[in-house]
Amino acid sequence: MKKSRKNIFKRICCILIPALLLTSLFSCKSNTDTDSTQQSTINTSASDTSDTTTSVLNSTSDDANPTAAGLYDYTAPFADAAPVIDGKGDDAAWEKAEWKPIDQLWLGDKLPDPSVYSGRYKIVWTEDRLYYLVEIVDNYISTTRKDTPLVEPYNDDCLELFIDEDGTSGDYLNTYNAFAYHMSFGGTNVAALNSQGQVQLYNDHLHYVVGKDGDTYMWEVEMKVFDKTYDENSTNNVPVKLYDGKKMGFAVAYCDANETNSREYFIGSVFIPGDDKNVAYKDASVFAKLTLVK
Ligand SMILES: [Ca+2]
Ligand SMILES: [Ca+2]
Ligand SMILES: [Ca+2]
Repeated sequence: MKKSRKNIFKRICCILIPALLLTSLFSCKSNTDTDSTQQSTINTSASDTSDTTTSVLNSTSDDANPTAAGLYDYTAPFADAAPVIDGKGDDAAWEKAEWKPIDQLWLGDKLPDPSVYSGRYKIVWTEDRLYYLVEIVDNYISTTRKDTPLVEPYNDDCLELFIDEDGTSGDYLNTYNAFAYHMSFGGTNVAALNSQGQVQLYNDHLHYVVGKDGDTYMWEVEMKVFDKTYDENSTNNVPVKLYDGKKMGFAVAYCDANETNSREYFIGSVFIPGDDKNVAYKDASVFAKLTLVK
C-alpha cells in the first residue's frame, strides 16, 4: 500500500513538475512578448512622431508645459441669442466672452510684427452650436488656392479650428477622435483630412463670414460639433448637443501666407512643447481645454 502511494506520488511529481516548469517558461515568454510589444509601440511612436512623444512626456509636468497647466484653456459663456453670422462682432452674445490671443509660434522664424499679423478669438455656445469670433490683422492676403481647396489648403491664408469633442486627447490622424478644419479665405471651403488621410471638404460643418476693415479681418463662425462616431460616408451624421459644464479639447490657429504664396507663419492659441510644433493636425494632446458655462 505504502509502495503504491509512493508510486502515485512519484507519478504526480513527474507530471506536475514539468507542467509547472512549462507554465513558468510560457509565463516568462508571454511577459517578454508583452514587453517587446510595448517597446515596439514606444519605438514606433518615437520614430514616427518624435514630438508627439515629447509632448506626452512634457504634459506629465505641468510646470514644463503651460498648456497642460491650463494657461491656454478657455471658458465659453452661453449665448442667450446666437450671434448673426455676418463678419461683425457687434452681437450681444460676444459682449460676455473674453478675448484670448493667438500668439504662439508653431511655424516660422519668429512672431511677425503686429502690423504683419496679430490674432485673438472669443467663443460662445448654444445647445446646438459653437460660435467663434476671430479677429486677425494680416497685411498681405494670399488666396492663390481658393479655387483648388483640396490642394495644400494650409498654404493660403486660412483660419484653422481644432476640436476634440470628448477631450480624449491623443492621436487622430485617420480617425475622427478630433477634427482640424482649414477654412479658406474665400469664405466657402472647409478642408480637413478624412479617414484615408486625404483632404476632403466638410463645408456643412462650419458656416462663416469674414468681415474686413482695413487689414483687420473678423471671422465669425458657427460650428456643428461632431463626435468620434462621425461617418464620412454617411449623410446622416448628427452634431452633438452642448450643455453647461461640457469640456472639449480645442485650439485656434492662423496660417499666414504672404508674398511667397505659401505659409510663412503658423500661429496658434496654445503653446506646443518640443522642436516640431506642427503637430496639432494629428495630435490632440497638444490642445487646451474648452469649458462651456451658463
Ligand atoms: Ca455678427
Ligand atoms: Ca476625442
Ligand atoms: Ca497673409
